[in-house]
Amino acid sequence: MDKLYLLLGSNLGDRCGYLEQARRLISAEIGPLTGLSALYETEPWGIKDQGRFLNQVVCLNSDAEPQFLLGIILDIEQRIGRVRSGIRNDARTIDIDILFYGDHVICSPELSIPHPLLHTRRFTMVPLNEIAPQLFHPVLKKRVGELLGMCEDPLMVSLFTKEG
Ligand code: PH2
Ligand code: MG
Ligand code: MG
Repeated sequence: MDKLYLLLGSNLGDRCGYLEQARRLISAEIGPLTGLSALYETEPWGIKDQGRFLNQVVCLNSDAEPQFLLGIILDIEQRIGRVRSGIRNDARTIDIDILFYGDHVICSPELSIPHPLLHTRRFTMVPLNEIAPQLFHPVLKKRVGELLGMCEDPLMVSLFTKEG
């Protein structure tokens, strides 16, 4: 079994509801969640002119092949109503990204693990650091807490309590 860390994100429609559906489908189809961060409201990274995101990091154990996991995740995104506009970083009902999968290091056109931008984005590092500050990045050879300390992303990340 390897520990799988996923980032959930939504900035369109019922953001809380989409994250909840994602947690439910991930638990049912990959495995029960063993850890989850709080929800964070985060300024959009990339395209600025869009709504704020809710982001959350969850973790669970799996022994599935990484490519197979990616297939399940893309299928879950689609069932929750993700429509891909073809525009990179466009607004989305749900995005599920693989951050880490044990010590797997994969760099293929469809899948990169660890996620190649994770350490450059506070919207990922803040929730990840909440649940796994000691997690070791197998490529950068640093712990999550240390990587967050070095992260220069200025965009706002704040604890989220309630919609409305
Ligand atoms: N995801 C992106 C692009 N920009 N910004 C925030 N704050 N949160 C995200 O999850 C996010 C983003 C691409 O997937
Ligand atoms: Mg993403
Ligand atoms: Mg994605």
